[in-house]
Amino acid sequence: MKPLNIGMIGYGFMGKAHTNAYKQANNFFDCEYKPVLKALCARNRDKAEGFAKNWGYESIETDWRALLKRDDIDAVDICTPNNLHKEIAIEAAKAGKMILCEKPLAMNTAEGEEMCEAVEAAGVPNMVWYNYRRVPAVSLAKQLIDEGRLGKIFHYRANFLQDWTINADVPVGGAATWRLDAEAAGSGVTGDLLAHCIDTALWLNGGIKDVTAMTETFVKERTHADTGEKIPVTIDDACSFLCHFNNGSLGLFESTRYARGHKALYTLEINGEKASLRWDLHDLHRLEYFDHADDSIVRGWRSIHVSDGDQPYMGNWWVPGLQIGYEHSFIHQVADFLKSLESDAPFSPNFRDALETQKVCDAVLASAKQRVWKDV
Ligand code: 4PW
Repeated sequence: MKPLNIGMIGYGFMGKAHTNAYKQANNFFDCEYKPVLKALCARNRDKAEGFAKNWGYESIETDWRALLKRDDIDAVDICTPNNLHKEIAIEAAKAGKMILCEKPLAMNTAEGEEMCEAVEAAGVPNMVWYNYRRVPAVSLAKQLIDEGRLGKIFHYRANFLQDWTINADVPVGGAATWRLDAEAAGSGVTGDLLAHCIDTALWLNGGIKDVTAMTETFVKERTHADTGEKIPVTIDDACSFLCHFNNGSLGLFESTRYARGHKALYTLEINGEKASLRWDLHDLHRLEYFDHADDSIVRGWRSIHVSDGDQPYMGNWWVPGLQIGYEHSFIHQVADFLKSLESDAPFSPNFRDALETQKVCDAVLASAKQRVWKDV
């Protein structure tokens, strides 16, 4: 096996999800390359050391520029708040490193374009962690659509609902709540949650032509986690939008952190001329499927338990009937990335793919602000 030396920047929730995937991918998937946890980089030395020890990184750095100078690092994983993605990615590309970047790609389209130019000029393999594409049931949805089983698509509907910011005491900023800080995150639910829905939608149903959106910020002022000051909240707490896809279908998307009772409910439903399908992250190994061609006396929604070896990714796991979960979507993403290095085939979603999602996010935010339809 060829080692692929990883330098991870950041150690939050996503740092764990990605590191876990690096550790497990080769145990279940046959890949020529094998990730090696070479260095963990974070500003806080104690935290970096603690994370590195717990997860098995060989060394630490407290300055990402020092990490990029190291000859023993092949690939850089950017798990920082969004406002650092651009600078790190551009410098990493110049240093000839492969880049695995957390979503969303950037703070906005202009930044994303610079990042695409940088990785393309440097010719370095790159990917963005839109992991839900690699949930087996979602991959199966893609297969069914591509096989033409749904026929012409009429409707695409997606929601991503959470409730963790309803309490007005949740602070802004700091390591845990930077997602509420527009300076660090760029946007609220649009870049954090809808970006996932948009990435999956572009993959399953093709490009989006135009959008009309509304956003709301329910809690207008919060305390800053570091300074203790009360500051205005400028991110979108909730966002809904309508769109036209290039294939003529209509899209309806909603995301919020104010849906009491929902922790991370990502659902999607697609209605075609011949069939429909729907998927729910809380029941992620199932794909609901309705086929109008079924004999009318037994016609109805069937619930496919995606655990059989014939289904995407499942042949690598347990025996039929035994399901897998959230962490596996990251493991699949790592395995596919490693395989793409063997074949020299571009990995998807890469920076260019993620830029398309970024463009939709920007159009959504502009539409909500200006109260008009926006072309993407
Ligand atoms: O990327 C997203 C996160 O920011 C995740 O997929 C889910 O929503 C879980 O946490 C947030």
